[in-house]
Amino acid sequence: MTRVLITSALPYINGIKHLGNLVGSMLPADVYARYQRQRGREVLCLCATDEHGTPAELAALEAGQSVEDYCAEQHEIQKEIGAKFGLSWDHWGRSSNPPNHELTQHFADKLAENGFIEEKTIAQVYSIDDGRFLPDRYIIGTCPHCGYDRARGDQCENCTRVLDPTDLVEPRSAVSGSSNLEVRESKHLYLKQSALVDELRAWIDSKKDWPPLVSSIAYKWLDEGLQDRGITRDLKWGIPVSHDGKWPGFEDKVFYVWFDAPIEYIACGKEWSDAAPAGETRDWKSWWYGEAADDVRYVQFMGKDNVPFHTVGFPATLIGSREPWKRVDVIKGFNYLNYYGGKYSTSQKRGVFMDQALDILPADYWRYYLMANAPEGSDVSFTWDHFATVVNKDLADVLGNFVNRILKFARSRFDGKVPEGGVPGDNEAELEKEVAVRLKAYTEFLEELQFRKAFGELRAIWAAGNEYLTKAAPWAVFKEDKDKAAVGVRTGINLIRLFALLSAPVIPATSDRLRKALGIDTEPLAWPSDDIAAELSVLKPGTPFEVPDVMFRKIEDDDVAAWIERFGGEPEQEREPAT
Ligand code: B3M
Ligand code: ZN
Repeated sequence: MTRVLITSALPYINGIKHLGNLVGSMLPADVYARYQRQRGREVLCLCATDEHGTPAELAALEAGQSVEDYCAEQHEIQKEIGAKFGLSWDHWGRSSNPPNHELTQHFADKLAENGFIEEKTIAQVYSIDDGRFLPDRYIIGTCPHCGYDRARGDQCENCTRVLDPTDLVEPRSAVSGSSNLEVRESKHLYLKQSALVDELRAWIDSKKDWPPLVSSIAYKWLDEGLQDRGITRDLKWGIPVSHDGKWPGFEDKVFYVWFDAPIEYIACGKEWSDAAPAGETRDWKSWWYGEAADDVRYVQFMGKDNVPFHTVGFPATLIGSREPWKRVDVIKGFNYLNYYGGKYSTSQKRGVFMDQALDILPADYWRYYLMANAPEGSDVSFTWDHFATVVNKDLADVLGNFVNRILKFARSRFDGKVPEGGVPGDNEAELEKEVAVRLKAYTEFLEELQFRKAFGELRAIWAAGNEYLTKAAPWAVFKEDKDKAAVGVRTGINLIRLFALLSAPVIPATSDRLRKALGIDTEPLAWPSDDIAAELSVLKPGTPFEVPDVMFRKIEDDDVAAWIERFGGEPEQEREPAT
């Protein structure tokens, strides 16, 4: 397999995302995409704004804008912030764009042709005080399965079970809080997932390499008996159900956001093709359809609450189409990043949001911290103290100091050039051995999408460089043995080059600065070979370099105090609805 297709859960349009969203989807997808590109593989990394559904409508209402204008504006805002975070999408699409309309309607037609769509008249919740049907997530109440008292009508956040609003005990409107609700009848389309359950199970059974978090959620769903799912809603904003003379009587309805949003992964590929600059051909279908896509490995990234829709919901759409659409190979699911033990929340503006984070410190501080502490095995709590400790130790002390220490010394004693003289000895051999072992582990962990372990190895490689320098101590031997000092400095500068290459997936801006300082800012970036001795002698004697400014600033106690003051250090009392 040479091609790697990467998507991350599509962020909702309703506002800038918080660090919990970032670490569970877009950031790991970017890290993995950068790593794969460095390995020389052909990568297509797609993301888009998820623009339909009530959250978009209500957010536009609140902003006093039409939903079209609101979405267009927020799409650009998220694009800009993504770029500032270094998210290297090949295309940043919109689920409201024409390709997704076409494809979503196409899938609905195919599913109907194959007998997987059923029309049902259902009872729906209408809020008398709000004067509207209440979409699922705007009805809240007590989860019938786990008793959580702020479960939404589409899904319980606490136990991840998918719900219907009428399942909720003591339901109320999330718009107004009113419990003055009544049930009215309305006609809807249902996807007969129950008829696809055997095929879904066989497919999931074949995925032996899925992380336990993901397969356990998938099986939990299947084992509980798969319900047919309503795929239409009484809303104005969305992808129209009636089209080309099909589905008469559904003129006032649109497809459910969770039906069209995953289809946007594919439609985003088409947008990417359509956006090809003159002279470049892009064949989206070869990534997505039939035998042409056999050499594609498809990896999806998402938070655990999105896993059911990707292990069962979306695959049911693809399987039921009876067309050879590419299905996901590996799903990397994440637990939650909490803020001081409480949930991050867009609607409650609790926690740190991407724009605020960049106000405080450059992207790489966050990228490293979040990936090295990714919520893989369990939920993880963000605290400012922990953030400060990690940044100060790993980035400022271990990586940053190494770079400045060696380059400053080399500038003052060796004329701003990689020194010549001397031959490598035991210290260098020992260093090479350790780096070789760790590089192998680092690469394997990245391949396996085990990010905490991977970045633990990267940190250990930086630390091995520091230990080497302490032993080689060029500043101590300079007077008696200039050749020996030259070997230490030359190896040290080559280590900076190696660090720059190995760190590029996670801290790309830092990697750029390092490579520029060493005069090696050539693209595309390569991944180092396992011949560490060779890697550590790429920069030859006489190569000029520059000393960059301090790489990472230390976070002081005063900073931590100010940030706690600004963002709050304790989880607030839960309010609703949490999104
Ligand atoms: N927008 C939910 C979320 O951001 C949703 C993901 C869609 S993925 C197709 O959590
Ligand atoms: Zn529950």
